[in-house]
Amino acid sequence: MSFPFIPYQRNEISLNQVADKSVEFYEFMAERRSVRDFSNRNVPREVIERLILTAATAPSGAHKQPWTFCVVRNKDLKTAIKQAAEEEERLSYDGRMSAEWLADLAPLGTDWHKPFIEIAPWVIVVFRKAYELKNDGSRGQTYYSHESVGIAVGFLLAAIHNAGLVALTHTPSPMNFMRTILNRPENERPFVLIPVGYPSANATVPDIHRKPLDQVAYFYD
Ligand code: IYR
Repeated sequence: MSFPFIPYQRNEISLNQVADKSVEFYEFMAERRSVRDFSNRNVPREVIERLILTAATAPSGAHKQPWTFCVVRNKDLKTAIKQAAEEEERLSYDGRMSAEWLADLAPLGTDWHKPFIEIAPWVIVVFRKAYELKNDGSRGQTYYSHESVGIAVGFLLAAIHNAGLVALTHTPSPMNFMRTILNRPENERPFVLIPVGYPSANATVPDIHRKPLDQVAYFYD
């Protein structure tokens, strides 16, 4: 079986416009911040649906699209997720994380409390399909699923920022409780948990900066 191939059609733009767009998008993305202080202000479900559609435009190994986005607004489920996440996080902060790890996090002021899970109007839980589970119960392979889902999460964070909302990339660890709470099939592995909403009126972010180009890129011209 092979897909029919169709022309790739995109309007060509001048190099000046290319340069302008690259500056514009860089400056826009440079304003994105991980935010931990959420408002409980509602965001319509249709908005979240489009953000997820955007995430799901990501490339994936053999186009298997090995992701599931579970979107939680239900209050009881959010409470259950918060409780389970805090239980794991408390164990991590109180002994499972190395001294170096705790020292690296100390300036960011994180701890095991995760109130944002209940406060944010939506919590998107991203699952990675380790393999496909077909209707007849048989399995199919996925490929480069970590890379694929990572890219999709990047698209999602960009879409959230573009929509004027904020998000936090939260990785309670271990995170297998998410499969139980959300009743997901055995082929799905929790990847990341992303509260989404408006920032609270008094939200703060650490005054941190990104590495300059010459520390992150090497050109072999
Ligand atoms: N998962 C924990 C700890 C944590 C780890 C890293 I690396 C961070 O950049 C931030 C937090 C938590 O969510 O608190």
